[in-house]
Amino acid sequence: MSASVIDLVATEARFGAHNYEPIGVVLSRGEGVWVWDTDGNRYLDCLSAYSAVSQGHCHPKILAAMVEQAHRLTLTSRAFHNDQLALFYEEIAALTGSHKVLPMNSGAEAVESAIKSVRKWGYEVKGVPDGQAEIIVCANNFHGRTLGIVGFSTDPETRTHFGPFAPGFKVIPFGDAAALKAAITPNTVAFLVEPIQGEAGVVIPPAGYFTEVRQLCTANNVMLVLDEIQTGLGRTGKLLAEQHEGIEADVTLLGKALSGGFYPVSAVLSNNEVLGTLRPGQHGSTFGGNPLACAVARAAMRVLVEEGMIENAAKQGARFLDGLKDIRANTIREVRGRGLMLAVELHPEAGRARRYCEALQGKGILAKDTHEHTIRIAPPLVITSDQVDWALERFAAILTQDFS
Ligand code: IF1
Repeated sequence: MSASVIDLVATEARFGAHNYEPIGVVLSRGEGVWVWDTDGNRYLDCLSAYSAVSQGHCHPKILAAMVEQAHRLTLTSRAFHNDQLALFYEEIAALTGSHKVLPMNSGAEAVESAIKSVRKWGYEVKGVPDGQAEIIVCANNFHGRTLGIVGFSTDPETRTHFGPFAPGFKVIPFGDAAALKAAITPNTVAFLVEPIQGEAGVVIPPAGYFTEVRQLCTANNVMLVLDEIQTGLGRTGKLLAEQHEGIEADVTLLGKALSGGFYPVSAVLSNNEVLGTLRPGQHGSTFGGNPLACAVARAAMRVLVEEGMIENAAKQGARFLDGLKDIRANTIREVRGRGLMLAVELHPEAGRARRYCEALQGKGILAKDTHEHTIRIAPPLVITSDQVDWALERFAAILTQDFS
């Protein structure tokens, strides 16, 4: 790193809360699947800002929509109508087949909003006694960083010393339908779950799990809330990961790629009366549904479909997965993934995944470790076959080395 870059890193360390430990690269430009650091080195982005930049960095059409809207009107608050919100509603409803939409900003806000909504639905529609609503969640979940959410995390790092926490959550193992059946009571209002657990290390549930989950939720009048903030909008090779399972959630949460990485935009989508229980004054957000966010999200959804990114994610994801499986390296314990949500789990003896990510950086690839031994791979959905092959060569070179 050059002297000026070392300065930037030192200044971050001096002033910033140390809640991150970034890999030692300072990025200053991005285009498509590529990012450049301040010294002009180019990298293939295999994180995509945790799947927020699925459409590729600085997508020209999203950029144009953002600039155009920023010249006209950015924020009105919801005290007044704006001329973008209705169009955003119409387009996201048409894309996802939802009936009602609640626009928010961050993913965590969408999750919190869903929790509020399903509780209210539980009391006012299902008839749960006030204060008794229960929500079932899964072990090793990741739904965000707010207090309500970290209160039902099972990761000590995420929750330790942030309590006291809100009651009303029950934790069951992921991928275990019998555990869900046993946990449901007459006061259960919802089951909140990721279709594929991301932070847990790209954990894909057993085949048939979600079919059973859907049946149990329907039979017990429990809202199935799918957190598709990471898996949604093409990441797994389908618009929504639920489509791999042949089911439909009652409430779907989107975020991240909903703006193509330009702006925080999230949404709660529902296909029944859940969002209908929210009355004026009961929920809101200064920025949620603002015209700039709506214009950006509309463009982000449009290019995803028009440019075939979802199909490309399926095609290139399969190519990437096959290529990773072909790498003969005794550092590798398991390779897994769906679409372009991929992970390489290393044998514990192979050393920390972080070391492999640092070595990949030296080869022009940025990837992120998770949980000590797993390398997460999630490039923008615009990646080409040649770029996948280019990446695979480099993964093979690094994974056959020993960093223990
Ligand atoms: C960080 C992980 C990814 C999410 C799901 C809600 C949210 C997230 C399924 C909250 C956010 C992020 C946040 C990021 C790390 C990251 C992550 F490693 F923690 F799990 F993507 F894989 N639901 N995930 O994955 O969305 O409020 O952040 O907009 O640095 O904390 P947010």
